[in-house]
Amino acid sequence: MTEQNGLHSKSNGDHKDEYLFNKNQLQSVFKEYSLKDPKLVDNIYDKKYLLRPLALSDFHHGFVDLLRQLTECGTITYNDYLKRFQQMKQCPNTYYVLVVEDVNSDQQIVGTATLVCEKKFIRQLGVRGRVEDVVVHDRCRGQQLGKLMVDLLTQFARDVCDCYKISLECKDHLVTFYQQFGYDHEDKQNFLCQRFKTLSTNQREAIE
Ligand code: 16G
Repeated sequence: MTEQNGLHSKSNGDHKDEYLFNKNQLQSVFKEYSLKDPKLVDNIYDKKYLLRPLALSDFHHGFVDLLRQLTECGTITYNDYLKRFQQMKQCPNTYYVLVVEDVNSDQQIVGTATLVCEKKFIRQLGVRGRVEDVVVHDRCRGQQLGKLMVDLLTQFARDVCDCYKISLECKDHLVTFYQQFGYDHEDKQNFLCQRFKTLSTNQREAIE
């Protein structure tokens, strides 16, 4: 495995891992981002963390446990994970699960954020983006990993996926965090929700 600008790249096929989406798709936005905020990128990627698409092997490096810091995940075996991974992969240009790997800590997954691109008939066959499941490991908060992931995915949705809009749901205390990336309440719009299953009261803390 080699490292290029903080993004993983395969070294001549000696790495058998499988990614959810093509990591080359991230290169252009990552490069642009490095120009926009070189300090953040340098700090974060100083051989400490790697940003890349979700890989099959991430199951063994704490991906699901990380998601448990966001909400309930239930019992997930490797086979369950594999099946869902394959289902997502079979929907091209739809599921972009980003992860941050802690290189110095047995490749532990310490951050994740997902962009889901929903194809529509409206808006001239438009695509709507949704940011989902943003979580940074509690031991790695305060290092702007959440900021980097959300900013990159937002830019990726606009420039690569050609989304006509992007939205997310979050708790009240995170509204200001997301506003810095351009998200805001829309006039006379509401987020309505109906729950079909009871969840525990797992609360997420600040993700910055
Ligand atoms: C937050 C997440 C959402 C996630 C939900 C899980 C972001 C921006 N929002 O709203 O993506 O699915 O929490 O909570 O990360 P739930 O299990 O109660 O639906």
